[in-house]
Amino acid sequence: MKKETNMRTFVKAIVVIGVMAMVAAPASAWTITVTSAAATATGFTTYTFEITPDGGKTISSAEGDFQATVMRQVNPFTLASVFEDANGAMGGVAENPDSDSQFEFHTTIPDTLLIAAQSESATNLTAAFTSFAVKTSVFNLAHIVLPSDGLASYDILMVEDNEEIRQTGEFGIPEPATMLVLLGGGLLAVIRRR
Ligand SMILES: [Ca+2]
Repeated sequence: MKKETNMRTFVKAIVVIGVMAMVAAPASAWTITVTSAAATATGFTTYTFEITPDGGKTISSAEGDFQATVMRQVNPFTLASVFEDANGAMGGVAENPDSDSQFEFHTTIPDTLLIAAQSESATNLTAAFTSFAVKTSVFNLAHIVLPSDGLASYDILMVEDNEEIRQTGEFGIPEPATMLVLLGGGLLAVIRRR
């Protein structure tokens, strides 16, 4: 059993490195940093998408589309939770906002967002919005909650200095069996040595 646990930790470490490499952006554009932490909900991991504007530039509009096989949503008293508006009600159903997939913006506080599109389900979180105070420094766009072995994709578009810049990629932890296929012989060699 111990060997299995070590293997899983090892695979996770590799995947985290892989995710960080995948989100590396062109030098002249905003960048994404994805961090992960155990969610309050047992068995789930929260992935937070942090956006850093390119030096001296401003971000004035955002679109994000996140797709997963399984994505956790909390809708207290059937309230929508694409944005942060329902967070105050989550305690009433013994939930924590960190266990709901959502954009880290409130639709009216401090700015009234102009929302072009929004949707959420057990497999996606999507929104396109603007009319927030322009961002000139690092901010959190969204956090996505997946089963701890879940894998998902993102498609994010920011309007930075009036230029639309899109970045896409994958995040999460594939099942070890999937990782063996992805990593191929290198990992197999490591397993044999153990
Ligand atoms: Ca939600």
